[in-house]
Amino acid sequence: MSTEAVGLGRRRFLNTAALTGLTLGVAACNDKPETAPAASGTSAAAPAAHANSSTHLKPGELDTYYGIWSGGHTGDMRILGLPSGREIHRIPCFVPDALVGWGVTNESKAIMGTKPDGHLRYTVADTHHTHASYKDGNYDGRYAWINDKINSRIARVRLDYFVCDKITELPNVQGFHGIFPDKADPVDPAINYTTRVFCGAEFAIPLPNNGGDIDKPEKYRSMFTCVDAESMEVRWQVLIDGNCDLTATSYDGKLAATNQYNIENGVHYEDMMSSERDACLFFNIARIEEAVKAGKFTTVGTSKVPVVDGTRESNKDPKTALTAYVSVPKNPHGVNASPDAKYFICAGKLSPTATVIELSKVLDWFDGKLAELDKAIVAEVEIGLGPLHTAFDGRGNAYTTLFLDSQVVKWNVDAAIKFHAGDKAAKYVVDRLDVHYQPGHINASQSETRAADGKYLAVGCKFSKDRFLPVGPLHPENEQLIDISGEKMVLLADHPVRGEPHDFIIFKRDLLKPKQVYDLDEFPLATKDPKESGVTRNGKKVTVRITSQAPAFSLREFTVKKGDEVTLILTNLDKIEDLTHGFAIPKYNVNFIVNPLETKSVTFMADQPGIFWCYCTHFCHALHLEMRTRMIVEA
Ligand code: RUQ
Ligand code: CUA
Ligand code: CA
Repeated sequence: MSTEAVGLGRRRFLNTAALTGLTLGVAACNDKPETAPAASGTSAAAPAAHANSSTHLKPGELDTYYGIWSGGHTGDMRILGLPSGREIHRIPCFVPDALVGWGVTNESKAIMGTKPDGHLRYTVADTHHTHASYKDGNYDGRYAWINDKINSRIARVRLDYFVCDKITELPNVQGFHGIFPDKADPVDPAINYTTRVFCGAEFAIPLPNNGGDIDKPEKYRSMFTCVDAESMEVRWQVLIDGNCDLTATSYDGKLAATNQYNIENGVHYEDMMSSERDACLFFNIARIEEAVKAGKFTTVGTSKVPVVDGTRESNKDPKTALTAYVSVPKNPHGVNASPDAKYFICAGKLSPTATVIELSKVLDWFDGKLAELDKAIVAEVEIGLGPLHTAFDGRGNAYTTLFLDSQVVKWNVDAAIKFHAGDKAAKYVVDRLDVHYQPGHINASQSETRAADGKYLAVGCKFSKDRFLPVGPLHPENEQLIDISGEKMVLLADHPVRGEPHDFIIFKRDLLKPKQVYDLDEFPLATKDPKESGVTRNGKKVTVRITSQAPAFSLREFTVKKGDEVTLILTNLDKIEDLTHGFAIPKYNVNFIVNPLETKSVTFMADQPGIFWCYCTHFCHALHLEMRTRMIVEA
């Protein structure tokens, strides 16, 4: 069979399943496809003589990159080592976690949010995107943020301890999807690090959403939100036309953008696909913050957050506009900033194109120096079917996932710009590689920084089909690792992952300096000396202070009475790295761990009399099984 026939057969196979219908919406493209020889075939998947061709580490060898992966429905963040692809850690954020006791301890419940009765407000989440804080255009190892699309929450993870320390629920939005920290302040050049995080809301709702305007979808609106990176409070929101999806920020801090697939403001998907072009919506951050300062805002419902007007009608004059709607082809997905700081690239999704927007030209438009905003588009070129997300190698090449073609396409941005400008000899497609199957997110090592190093590319394939041992109807997803150090992409490895990670970032390991033992002073409730252990009573409220030092808890037993509200505070006084203890109370639904020098607390009603062996759940010592204390609940 010829290569062409194989390719055709493969495309037919792919298009029979999940893709039926979607292809109907695929639009034509402005530019004719180029015919570079590389474009017609695909790279061989067999490993070649490449610099990075082995992902296998010898026992005891460490990875050279960290990967931060979003967990998807599991509502957590996952830490991987690359190139091995080994999962090293999971950080619970939005959803309870049985190992850590996230959602069980008082401290985690306070971060997650509770109802007045003390129960968790939410126990489901859907994380998609994770990004880390910047300094000088590279990650600075302070924080990472992650979104929860279901309940429109943003969580922050401290990258010194790899723990979630704050969660904020965004007001008056639904379907919070894209998230991106800024990389600098738009006005103050001394602030060359992240101070804001931008959040795009995908679904339009009545504002306020309190039962009114239900039957008037034309009144449903979406907003773009700015959260303070330190306080995690919502700074401001922008009312927009259409919706938000993914988010990108410029290196100079002046611009943020979101791609819009629903400029139609459709309620049904046919309506959302009715226009041939949608938009990449730019926000002028300095002007928005001036408007807020000048009091030019409203508020919505019970929220006190300032809302400025970013609608098309109110932002026609470039000299005063807060927003700029650059038109891009049909239902774009993804917007990504190139590491040379010059461009944002939108992938077409229902159009086989990538659109390259030059940021200096968008700024020119805001300055009144560019007559037509769409002249900021410097390329709109055909790259393949179902383009979704784009990564970069720092050598001028972009790598875009093609969901429908089930490929990654490597293309050269400068060549695409030349081709768009009329040089039809410019061969912008450099290589294509089949992936398995239907890729969504993609990211390269250091891709979204000025230090993009063009070594590894990870691809989040939404379907794994036949790539792993069958485990029943639910298939894992397939995270594939690709070597991009050479001209041709080389597929290195398949990794099954639990559904579904969506997005991730990959960066050099020396950018993080995690601490492996806590500091007692981080915890106001810490019991610093085992002698301070004991039971204190205040009416029906009882406090039990315990410390752990392998292989014993400081109290061999403690007594409370039926009907007491018990708060148990456990401090792990072991300060040796990797010496974690657990604490489980049978029949009381309590289990959590305390890491070295960590303190945690739980509060529960002592409603069942009897004796309850509280035991250590984390293997800590030869006498781990003996590490227990007796809770006596008197009838
Ligand atoms: S989206 S597959 Cu939730 Cu990140 Cu593009
Ligand atoms: Cu302490 Cu096991
Ligand atoms: Ca649309």
